[in-house]
Amino acid sequence: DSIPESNEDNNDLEFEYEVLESYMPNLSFVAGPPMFLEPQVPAVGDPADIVVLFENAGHENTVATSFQVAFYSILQPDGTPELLEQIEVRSLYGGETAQMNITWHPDVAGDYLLRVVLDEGNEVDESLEDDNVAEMEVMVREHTPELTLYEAPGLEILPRDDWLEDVFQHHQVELAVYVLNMDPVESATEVRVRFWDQPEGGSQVLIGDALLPLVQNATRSEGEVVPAPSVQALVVWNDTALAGNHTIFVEIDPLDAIEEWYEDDNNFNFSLTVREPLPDLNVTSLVVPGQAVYGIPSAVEVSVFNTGAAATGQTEVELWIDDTRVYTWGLSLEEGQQVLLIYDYTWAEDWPRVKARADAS
Ligand SMILES: [Ca+2]
Ligand SMILES: [Ca+2]
Ligand SMILES: [Ca+2]
Ligand SMILES: [Ca+2]
Repeated sequence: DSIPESNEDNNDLEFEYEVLESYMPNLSFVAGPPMFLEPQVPAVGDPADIVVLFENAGHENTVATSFQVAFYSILQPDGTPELLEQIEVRSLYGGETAQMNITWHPDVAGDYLLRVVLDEGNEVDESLEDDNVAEMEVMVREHTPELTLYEAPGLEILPRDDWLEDVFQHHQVELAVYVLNMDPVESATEVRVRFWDQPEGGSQVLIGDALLPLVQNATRSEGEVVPAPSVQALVVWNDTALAGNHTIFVEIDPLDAIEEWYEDDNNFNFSLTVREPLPDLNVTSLVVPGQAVYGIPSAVEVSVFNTGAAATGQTEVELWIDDTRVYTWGLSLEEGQQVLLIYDYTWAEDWPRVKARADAS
């Protein structure tokens, strides 16, 4: 000590350095979020998968053997840790990653802390013992009805005129969709379904609301949610809609009178075309009742049906036998009108070909 110093106490620095007997394993969680919950916000009683990713971050020559991984749930703010499951891992070598998942069935709604402990009971000597716990805050919600559309049938078009199969101008139709409740616990009552029409290039026009008294909750079967039969929502439409392309908007619970967890799967739209009304003549049957006998008259019966959306006006139906037109009926049919035409013919052919042609001209 030849130099006088103002502070003689800070000249030495020493620390203990531990040389390990050998490389040690270190169980720890992977970087990035090491825990997941699926679904992210389960409802009470729903199965929820807790997934955790961990590793042996020690040297590749190390192995952690026969250690326990424990899963806990802790109801906030001051619940006690409840062991959900404890799983043994036989071995995990340095550099190896492992994934583990368990299914949790929370039975109380609220905020929870989920905790995973690696090497519970400390059976493995590790180079780091204080990085063995991961935690995650989650929420468990109460059940609410979960309304949505049964998409497979789409928008059903039910013409009021039973001979029509499509939407024609000046012809009323019923529009129908089918509503489901995917929640396995809560039924929904007084479910409003609103329909709008938007003609191409025009603005939205309210068609009307359907009110469904009850949309029954789903059930659970072998872990799957099985919806109850869907409920039809029906409105009458098309007194004034113009021919052309239309978009039909359907809103389930448009006033949000029913609280749901997924509010963003309630709106749907469909395209349809309102067609110009035209007649559509169909020869629906051509019958010779009884036996046709050579030289003897018998009736030839022709059914004609206007399956279109307008009257035919004056038109003709021809009866042909082989290559000869033997008779012509003049008639006019209202839309949806069907007539039976009868002609007595005396057979002068062995194998006649009988044909009826509507609106041949
Ligand atoms: Ca560790
Ligand atoms: Ca340990
Ligand atoms: Ca919904
Ligand atoms: Ca709602």
